[in-house]
Amino acid sequence: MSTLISIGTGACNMTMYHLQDNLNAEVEYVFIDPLNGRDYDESILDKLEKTGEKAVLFATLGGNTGSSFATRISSDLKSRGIKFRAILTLPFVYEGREMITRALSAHQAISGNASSLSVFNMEKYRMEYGHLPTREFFQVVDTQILNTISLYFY
Ligand SMILES: Nc1nc2c(ncn2[C@@H]2O[C@H](COP(=O)(O)OP(=O)(O)OP(=O)(O)O)[C@@H](O)[C@H]2O)c(=O)[nH]1
Ligand SMILES: [Mg+2]
Repeated sequence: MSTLISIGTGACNMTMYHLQDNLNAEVEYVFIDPLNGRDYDESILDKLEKTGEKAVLFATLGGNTGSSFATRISSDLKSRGIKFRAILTLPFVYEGREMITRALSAHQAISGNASSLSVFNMEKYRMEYGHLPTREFFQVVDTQILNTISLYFY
């Protein structure tokens, strides 16, 4: 059994709609997005600490939920000695300075706590694939993100 902790509306939606039914592994899903009524239940840490199973943290950074919970959970994991991999997204430039600043400081904190890190900078994708219609754009980007996450579960 492995655990995927998805944090923020974007990460939770991507996990629910594209990942949950497709991973070829036994995965326990933890969703942290107060919008959907989910909050951080620290008992997940007890379980991870006890079992030593694989833990992956997936957060769409920039918003309030993703940035603050991902930072907090990453330091809780680290302080309990639970190793984890992190997959993070950084915002588009048009989302504004506040979003970017929040995302970058979360990214910095998490990168000090995780044992490995994959970062998807949405602005870089916009520069490369921004000519595509929105729907296709997100299909291309999200497929790359989700493929990266899937790799961790084999
Ligand atoms: N690639 C991708 N990025 C997304 C998606 N949904 C949201 N994002 C990005 O994720 C970042 C954070 O947004 P959310 O996940 O909505 O933020 P949140 O953590 O829920 O924040 P609050 O709602 O403010 O508490 C932004 O840069 C969004 O553009 C998605 O489906 N795919
Ligand atoms: Mg949200």
